[in-house]
Amino acid sequence: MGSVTLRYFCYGCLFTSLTWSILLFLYFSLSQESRLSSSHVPVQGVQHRFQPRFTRRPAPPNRAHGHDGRRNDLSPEMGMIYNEKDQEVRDTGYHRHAFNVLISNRIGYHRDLPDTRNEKCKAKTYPLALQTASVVICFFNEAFSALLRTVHSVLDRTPSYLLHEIVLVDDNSELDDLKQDLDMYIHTNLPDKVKLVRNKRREGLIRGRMIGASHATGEVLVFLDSHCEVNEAWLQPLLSPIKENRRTVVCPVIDIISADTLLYSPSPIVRGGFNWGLHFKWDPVPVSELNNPSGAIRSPTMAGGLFAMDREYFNELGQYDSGMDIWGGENLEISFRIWMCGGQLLIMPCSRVGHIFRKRRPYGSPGGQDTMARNSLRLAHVWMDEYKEQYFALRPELRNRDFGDISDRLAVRERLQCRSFKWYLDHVYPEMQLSSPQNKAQPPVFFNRGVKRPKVLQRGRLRNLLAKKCLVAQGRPSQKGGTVVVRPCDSQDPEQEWVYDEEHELILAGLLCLDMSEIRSSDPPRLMKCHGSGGSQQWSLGKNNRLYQVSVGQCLAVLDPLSHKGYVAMAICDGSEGQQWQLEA
Ligand code: LR7
Ligand code: MN
Repeated sequence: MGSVTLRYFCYGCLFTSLTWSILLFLYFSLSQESRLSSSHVPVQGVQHRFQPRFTRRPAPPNRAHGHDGRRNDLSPEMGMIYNEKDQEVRDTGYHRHAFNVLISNRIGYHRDLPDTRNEKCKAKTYPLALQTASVVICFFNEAFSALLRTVHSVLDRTPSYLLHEIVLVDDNSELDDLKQDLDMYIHTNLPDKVKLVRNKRREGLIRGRMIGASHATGEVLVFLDSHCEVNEAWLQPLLSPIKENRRTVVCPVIDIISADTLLYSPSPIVRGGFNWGLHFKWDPVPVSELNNPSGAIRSPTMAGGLFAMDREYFNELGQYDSGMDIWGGENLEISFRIWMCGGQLLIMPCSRVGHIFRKRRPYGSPGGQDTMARNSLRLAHVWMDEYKEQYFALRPELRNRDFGDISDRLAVRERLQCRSFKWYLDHVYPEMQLSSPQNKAQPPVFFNRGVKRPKVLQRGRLRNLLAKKCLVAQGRPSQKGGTVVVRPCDSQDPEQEWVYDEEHELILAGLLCLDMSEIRSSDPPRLMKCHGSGGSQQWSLGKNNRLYQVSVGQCLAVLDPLSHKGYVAMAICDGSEGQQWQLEA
């Protein structure tokens, strides 16, 4: 491709373009310099009003710096509270945004990131003639520094000729600094290709993205959440598979930016799935997907926030369901639609984008409704055929709940002559088990339990390698619905003994099974009666000492190893020590 473009070059133009390139290069390196220095040296005056609002402390001697003075590593001092103001920034930040805004402000709008790509990616070349991209970022009450870091990371790490524009959609935010301050910052500090659209009322992220897309004019739409940082050469691997086949929708690997420390760390390569509660989850990549030479991984679903799609194809495929409100469900809806209606969904491991993963959503919907349930109902009725019964088996209270008019979505399915949900399960997601709800109705395995118990594979205490404590019941191990915590290990205590059996269950003290709700997947795991049908009680123990929960696709982690409370929770698997457990006899 590159050579094709070059063939059209005339030599006369080459001289002129060389001169221009040198001039442009000088211009950009100078403006880059001044921008970098202004973000680090507090200067008084108008310009400074928009720089992160903090007074710099003297850098500790061991702080790591990038070659140009940008921090590429965060020291523990980043989170230090020096005065009441710091305390307030952190506290209101956690309250409003559910992450550490103090650190986010101190990092500022630019930083170096660890290059998390595999070595092979670094050597890869992409065609020069790729499509132009419109990056669409929708936000509601986002932290100013996180939003600006998202925008600048795109400007800093995207070849300018590929970046057609950035379309910001303000979903009627309430926070003061997202009003004139933001207008002013964009006007004075950002290139014209950064545009801002303001919604007159709160639309939610689904209609918000549709609005953003309707203002976009680039060839490919790239959606991002408003608290992301794109990494080295992130865009080219997303564009090139679309160039080959325009019915391809492509996701990057979503690296993890910690909500508490803002540290950027690599994500393992996983792909998207879902459970019958219609929650998205991460699944291990099947071996069959690993030997693709282009590195692309076919993914049954996407997480939702970060993906690239041909703009015309987005329209052809029916955009989104505009009857869906605020948050939730649109990611599974578009994933099913892509696969069932003749497209494909890929994850490209060479494209890396960090996202701040937070433990709770800091906003609700204006009317306080559970929009995820309503949105999921809409998608179940449009796309899931008889398999929507699997959802209702878990959520019987939703069976007769109103979900609005879906006729235009059924018309999309008809117009595109889409395949059945059964086809999707058979061909795209054969790993999906029908067992849990089905077996709840007629639990054959469970009745057999008294007669023939599953074979015990391992037995002992479950010790966390970071906390150096063992997993036990918070109350009595016989208490149904009780949670688990880590406490000092005691090899004499039978209430600390876990059994891991061939059904992949974890049974505490011979009584109850460790269970993860498919309905409220943000809840911590609990001790429940063993049901013997996998899903919510299916754990995989082994590889890298992790305790992977199959139905939510996450790993068991200690929350704060130093706290005596010993809380644990499910988290995205990252291989860290806090997620490592050993079953010790
Ligand atoms: O009313 C709203 N209006 C908005 O503009 C509510 C939200 N938003 C914005 C918000 O500011 C943010 O930029 O929409 C974006 C997504 O909202 P988040 O960050 O609260 O969502 P999330 O990261 O918790 O949730 C994931 O699932 C959502 C389902 O609707 C969306 O698809 C999110 O984009 C998606 N995020 C990701 O895929 C990032 C990786 C997370 C994982 C796994
Ligand atoms: Mn998000």
